[in-house]
Amino acid sequence: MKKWQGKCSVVLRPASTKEVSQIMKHCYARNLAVVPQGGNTGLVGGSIPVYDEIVISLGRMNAVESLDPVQGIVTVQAGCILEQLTSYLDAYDLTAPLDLGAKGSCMIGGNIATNAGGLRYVRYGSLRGTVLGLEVVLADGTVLDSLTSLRKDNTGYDLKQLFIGSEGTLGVITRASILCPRKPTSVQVLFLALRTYDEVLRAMKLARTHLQEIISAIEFQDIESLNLVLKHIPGARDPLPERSAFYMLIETSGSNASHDAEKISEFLAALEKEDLLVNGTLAESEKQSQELWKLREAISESLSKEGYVYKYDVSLPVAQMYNLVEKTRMRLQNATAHVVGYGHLGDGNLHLNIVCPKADNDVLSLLEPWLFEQLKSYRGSISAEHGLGQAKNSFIYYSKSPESVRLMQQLKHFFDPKGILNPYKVLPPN
Ligand code: S2G
Ligand code: ZN
Repeated sequence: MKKWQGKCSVVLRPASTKEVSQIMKHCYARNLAVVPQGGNTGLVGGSIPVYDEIVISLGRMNAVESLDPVQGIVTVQAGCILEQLTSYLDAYDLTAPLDLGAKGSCMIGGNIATNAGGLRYVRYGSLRGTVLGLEVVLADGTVLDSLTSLRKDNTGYDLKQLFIGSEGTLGVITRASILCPRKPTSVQVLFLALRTYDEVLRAMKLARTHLQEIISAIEFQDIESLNLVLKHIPGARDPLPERSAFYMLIETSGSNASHDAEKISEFLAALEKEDLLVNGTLAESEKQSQELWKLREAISESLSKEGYVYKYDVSLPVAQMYNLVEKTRMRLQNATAHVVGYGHLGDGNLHLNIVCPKADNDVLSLLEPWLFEQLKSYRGSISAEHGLGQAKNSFIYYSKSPESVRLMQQLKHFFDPKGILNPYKVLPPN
């Protein structure tokens, strides 16, 4: 993101939970602050020291430890790269319950610590449901073994939920047990062009009617974001003969190709009947599927190549999502800025990104806190999936009540009384 830089002088690379525990015991005794770090692919500075905190890199703890092939439950160390976990599971006709553009470098421990959402959330839901157990090293080095592999366990408080999405501020996640879905045998990718955002919403409604249980992704992007991908990503090409204001990528993942093809043709007929089949393409090969996905997944990278990015990963009512993009574009009409809107339509998660030639304080002061106030008016979230880190923690009150934040601070003090776990992140400065 070219936004944050720490001044740490020590990076520790433990090879085991025992070593993480010894490190935390040592740091706790000496009040030394630490930053747990996985793939360092976060977007809110959550894994980057603010001052000279010691980095604990989990990268060496990257083993897939065991798999129950009957239930599809894998036990994995925190430093395992998501793409490596996915390819391990592939051999057992299983897949990971999440997929992210950063899959080649993000690590499962960091995905869990940030409760990452990603591209398949609409199908597999949150990690809060698919993570069955965690092993966590607490601030004083205590190893919390909550590494059960049970679908159901109603014996007391579900402690693992506190660490999912805690961004390394309550403990260091060292291992996880995860429920992995069967690998779909029939995957179809549709790339549709639509003329208005209202048409996008109508197309999503028809997709939900005709494709229902086989939907595995409902993504959208505007022409502005597609143009940046075509400009910056070598080999990226527009699969359709002419441009359109909006695009949707709809993916289905099923177990029977002929059944899925039938559902898709009914969906396309329904689109045509409502004059929504402006243009589109259905991938006819794995290669073409990947090319279509690239048009969506590479937006982030192309934004960074275009310039300095102000990123807003927000949740708000789906019907209002693009209205917020247009209001932002209007507000910045005299600034030198590209305003793009894309995201996980199926989850009501908009990625509103503003890119300028370089950091621009005039643009920032037009955006913040105005944008957060807009979200508060929708009772939306100022951070849908990327977390708060050090980028958004000061704005938490736009999405959480003072009572909620106070309880979080009490919880933080209980788990980390010396404030050594990823300080200055998630919670607002006192
Ligand atoms: C996405 C990736 C990060 C970004 O593309 O879904 O979560 O740049 C994002 O917004
Ligand atoms: Zn996203």
